[in-house]
Amino acid sequence: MPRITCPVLKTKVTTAQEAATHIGHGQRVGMSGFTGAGYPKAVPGAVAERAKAAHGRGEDFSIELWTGASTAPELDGVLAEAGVIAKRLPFQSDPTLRAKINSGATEYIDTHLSHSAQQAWFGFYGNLDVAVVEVAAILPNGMLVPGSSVGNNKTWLELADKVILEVNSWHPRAYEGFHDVYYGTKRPPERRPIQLLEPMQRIGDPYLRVDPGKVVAVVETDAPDRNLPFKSPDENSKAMAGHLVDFLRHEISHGRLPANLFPLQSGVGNVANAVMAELAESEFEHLTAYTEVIQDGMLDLLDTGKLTAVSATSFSLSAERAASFNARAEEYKGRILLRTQEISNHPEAIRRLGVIAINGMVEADIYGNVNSTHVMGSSIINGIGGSGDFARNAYLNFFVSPSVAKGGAISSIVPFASHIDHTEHDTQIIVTEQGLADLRGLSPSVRAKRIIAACAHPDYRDRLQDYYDRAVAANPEGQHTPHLLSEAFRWHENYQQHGRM
Ligand code: 0RQ
Repeated sequence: MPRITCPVLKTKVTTAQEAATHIGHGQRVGMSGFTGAGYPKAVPGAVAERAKAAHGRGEDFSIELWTGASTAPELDGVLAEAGVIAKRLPFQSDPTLRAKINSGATEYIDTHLSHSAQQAWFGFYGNLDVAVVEVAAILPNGMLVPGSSVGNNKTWLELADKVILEVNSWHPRAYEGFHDVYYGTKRPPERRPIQLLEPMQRIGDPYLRVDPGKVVAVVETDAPDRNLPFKSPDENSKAMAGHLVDFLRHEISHGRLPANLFPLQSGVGNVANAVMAELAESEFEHLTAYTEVIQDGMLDLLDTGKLTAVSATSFSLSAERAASFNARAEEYKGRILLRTQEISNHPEAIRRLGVIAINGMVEADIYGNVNSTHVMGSSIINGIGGSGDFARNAYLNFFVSPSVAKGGAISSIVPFASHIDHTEHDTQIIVTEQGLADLRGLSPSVRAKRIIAACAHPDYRDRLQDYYDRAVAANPEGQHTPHLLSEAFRWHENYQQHGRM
């Protein structure tokens, strides 16, 4: 079945190299892509080649790059390697790009994922010159069938002066009907309530719209998404998932959750994936999900029938799982809905639906401040992604991590978090393989005792308690959140100087 059936847009079909000539030095470019899904596969490489040629001639060539979230080697990787990305937002996870950011060569603006589209609309980032968006098909009327992610595509297509489309036939043609693109967003003061009352409610269109007059090139591709493998759940992740599932049972028995829970959100990474695998083994049934990413574990839950349906903005699957999904896409229709990221992560929807948010973390401090993004306070790993959108607005939020990293040299529970993404005011429940600390309704001092006792690794527990006790003794006028300021980051310094906290 031909993928491009619009007579007008068919005339724009060209090569990636020709399309890339529409992207010039100093421009702002919005590309599709979210957690390694639905990103353009051909044009970014051609832009990198153009830039390398320009650099070879001694000319400047760099762009500001906006996406939905993280992409892949064919996008962030090639452009970072060619030294093209002067500025990047929002979430990223590419090793080459990460190194450029941490070396200071690339500016990185780590916005909440629900904020990126609206802040572009507000004009906070400047004019968007070009959009490069991957889709699964172009219909006769010029409407676009999105692929494995929606992300910020609606906004980039609307805001950009010029549009380049990549039509990727690797995506199942059956994607038509999997998406819900909300066209009701406005700038204040014209904003209206978002009438999303159930996770699977449709409030938009199945298609993306584009002004054909802005489309300067259409490029055909047939290439898979990034599709990275997940680590199979180890003893630690099984233990964390076990604590979390027991806690959900406890909440049901106390009447604070219904038997089928509230809609689940599960973050990126191995641990979040393992928690979904554990839920698949549990007695819970008729679950729903209002999340941003569908990883393997979430599809497994759908396959067992325990999960009725899932609303998200993107897939992020292993290669095997992507292949099996593509082969059987029709069977999932009606049970998966992909939305724009401003709706999948919208505070209003998350709060109304009572989402249960489960996200990974790098470290938490004894009072519950959570670092999701930085190693030793300075080096970015990925970014805050949607964790802040969900954690602050969820009915329940969990932050999960093994109690130690790097073979035990690093404690994930520290006196003071070296970077704070989620403040103690937001954090509700911390889970490590050691146990679970329920911090709801507790003062900082009670939280500290609970986190140290329940979550810290035995190798670090006594030293954390000792830090806390000495902080209490040293601050007779500061008993609310006592700290030893000259010592608060000593554990991190120890790691940097001696290789162990
Ligand atoms: O590094 O592989 O080099 O050893 O961090 O750690 O334990 O495999 O955990 O894959 O679940 O990722 C927070 C990064 C966790 C992720 C984070 C090192 C550790 C390892 C990964 P190595 P694990 P996960 C919605 C939600 C922010 C975005 C988010 C994340 C690597 O969950 O990016 O939540 N979250 N989005 O060794 C130094 C510590 C460490 C440490 C772990 N304390 N110090 N290194 N590591 N703890 C979805 C989206 O937003 C798209």
